[in-house]
Amino acid sequence: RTCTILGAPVQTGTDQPGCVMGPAALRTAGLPQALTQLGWRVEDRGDLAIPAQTALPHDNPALHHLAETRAWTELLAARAESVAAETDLPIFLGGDHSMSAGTISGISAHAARIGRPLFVLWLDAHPDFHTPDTTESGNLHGTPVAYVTGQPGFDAFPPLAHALPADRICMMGIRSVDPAERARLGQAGVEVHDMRAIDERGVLAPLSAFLDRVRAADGLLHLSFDVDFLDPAIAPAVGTTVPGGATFREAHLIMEVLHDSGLVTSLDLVELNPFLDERGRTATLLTDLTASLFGRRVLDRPTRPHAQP
Ligand code: DIR
Ligand code: MN
Ligand code: MN
Repeated sequence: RTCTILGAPVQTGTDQPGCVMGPAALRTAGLPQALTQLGWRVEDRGDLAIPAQTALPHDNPALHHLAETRAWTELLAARAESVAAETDLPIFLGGDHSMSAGTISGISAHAARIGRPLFVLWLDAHPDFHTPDTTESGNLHGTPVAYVTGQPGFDAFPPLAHALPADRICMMGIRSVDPAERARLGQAGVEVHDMRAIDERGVLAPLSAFLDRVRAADGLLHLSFDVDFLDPAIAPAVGTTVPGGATFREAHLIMEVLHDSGLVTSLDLVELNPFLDERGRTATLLTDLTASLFGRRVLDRPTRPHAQP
């Protein structure tokens, strides 16, 4: 099995610099080597880059770097669509979360071409369901889910050929939702498991139910992993920490169960800001979590209740 790594040093979707260093920090933490040791053939294609842009005007005065984010979306959509056809599991190393507008729309196009439905597991403190009109921060990393599901308000973005139905997205870890996102998120029909739901039910029940849906539909599954899904006590290197996030074991369990399911077909690792890290601990944790997703385990398990039949 081959996984292909594409670096996307995007930081124009946020107002805090540092995500540009994300791909380098994940390579420094040994992510490619960890996957090689697990028996994967790893192909690292290095980092993508966009040319200099001229500013695009917009009615929302808070908005910044619209032209750069539009260009990243276009580039990543094209690359994600083509790499998905060439490898078993592409990994997009971010970069801030605005990059998922490109990766998911590109994977959507690939899924449409091969005639399989795409599902997305969104692990994040935030639903990222703003539009360029509603964002108060002006940070476009708060908008990719609205873009990929085809919400109105993205005229300045590349036209979306294949919108992802909102009910094929499962969000976990949500604990910071802005007023403009809240109403529209409910209307759109996204499956949202906020931290209260996880406190009450744990991560396993909602995850297993979602994976059953993906398997029954013979779907592709894209995992979009925002560092701020994790509790800031274990993952400080992110610009928008929110207290009360997923624990070390909740996060590893999700990755282990995802591995056993065999369903994940693409991955974003986003929002790592190595400038805010403590001796690389967040980059190392992300690498270890990815290793769990790719099959690292403490013991061979006699039974694999979540495995494909
Ligand atoms: C906030 C933060 N909702 C915004 N979003 C983040 O700026 O729109 N998403 N950090 O992951
Ligand atoms: Mn996010
Ligand atoms: Mn977030």
